[in-house]
Amino acid sequence: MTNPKTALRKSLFAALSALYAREVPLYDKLLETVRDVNGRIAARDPARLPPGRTVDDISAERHGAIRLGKPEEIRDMARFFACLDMMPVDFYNLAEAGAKSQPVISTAFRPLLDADHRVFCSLLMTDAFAPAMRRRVESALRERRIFSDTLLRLIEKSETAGGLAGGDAETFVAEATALFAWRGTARDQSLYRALVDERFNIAADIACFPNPHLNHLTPNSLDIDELYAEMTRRLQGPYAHLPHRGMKDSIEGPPRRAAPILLRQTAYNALDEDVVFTKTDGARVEATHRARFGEIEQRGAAMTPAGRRLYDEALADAESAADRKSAFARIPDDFEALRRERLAYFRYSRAAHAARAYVPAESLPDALAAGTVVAHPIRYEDFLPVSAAGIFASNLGQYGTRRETTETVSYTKERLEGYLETNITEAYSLYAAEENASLREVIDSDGRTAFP
Ligand code: OOG
Ligand code: NI
Repeated sequence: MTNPKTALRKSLFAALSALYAREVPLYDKLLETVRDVNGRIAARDPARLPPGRTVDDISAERHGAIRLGKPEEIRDMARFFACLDMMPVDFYNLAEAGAKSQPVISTAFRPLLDADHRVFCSLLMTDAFAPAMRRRVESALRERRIFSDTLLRLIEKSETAGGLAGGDAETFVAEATALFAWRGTARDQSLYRALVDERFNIAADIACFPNPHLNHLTPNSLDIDELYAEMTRRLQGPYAHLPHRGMKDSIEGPPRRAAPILLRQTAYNALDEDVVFTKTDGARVEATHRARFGEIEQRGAAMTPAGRRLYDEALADAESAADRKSAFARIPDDFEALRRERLAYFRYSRAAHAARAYVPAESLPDALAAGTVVAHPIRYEDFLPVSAAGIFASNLGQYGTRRETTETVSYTKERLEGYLETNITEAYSLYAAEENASLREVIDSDGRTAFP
């Protein structure tokens, strides 16, 4: 039987996807295109599908992004996601992400095993603002309650009962959908304007709104370049009559490779949405807000710390180097080389035809060469801080923010764990555990590998 938390997660993400398709122009078309392109790629090359997953599974995967304003919100958000078996993994300090930095720190909630859905969750750091602005932002957020009483009660119930079922699960999905919905209302337009004028669009998107609206809900693509080309073509053809501002002109992350690594992302540009502000004197004014958009992603192999170091060096060089491609050439573009040089994580398994017999561990390379043991790259299930900063920047139409305070606070993982009231798991430990567990399946306790 499926774990009730897994079932709840799948139904919530299906509901959120339907919600976002109702709310954001073109999103349903993006999903249609994703499904068509994934189907086409899998038919041509079934090996592109991660083991055990179908085109339907892949096309239903999502990552969402939300932004929170105060520590108690992220604490309760951690409790909320635990009801869905989604735990905080990795710490992202967007305040130190180079030219596109934002005054937020983040984590991603995701299942620790067999990740399907994820939510990138950011917390505004109000101490990045000068004292007067900080007071205004904090006071706008002070009374905000994003969780309904019903939802809080269900979270408690899940915590004591170990999950929710039946009517409780249905109510949870309905309340959680409302939690992330776009309500079209905002308050304190003068604060909104002051923040945007100071290029703190991110803070305006948080502090002036009643709830953490989803700001994207990204489907998973098996080939982002092919999807990008198809979406661009449809925007000029069958979707041309729909309102849109075109696709973003670049793809975040590593360049296209024969052996995809980490994460590549791009998006169609955010559209203006109507919003009604209630001013501090109670007057209502109509305005527009631009934050939500359709992102797409493609996931490649998870890199080891050594592999990731190479990626980060390439990224740093690519900022100045005219030729991005040469900066990334230091990362071998071949899975077998990545495996041999321990730059990426792999799941080892015995080939279907291989008998269960063991020989010394040193013969693992022979077993791989003979095809009796196969190594499949483990998919990267997390995010990249520089890409994330690029996503924030392009959809907020605002590239980077400066700190307004003079003292240098360095945000740490421990600080975010304090707010979350729980530990953040290191993604590396999850990938390494998966690789080691798979090796135990092909190497016996005497250090002998499966090799007929
Ligand atoms: C989150 C941006 C990060 C990603 O895919 O890297 C992100 C945001 O805009 O709130 O979702
Ligand atoms: Ni995203």
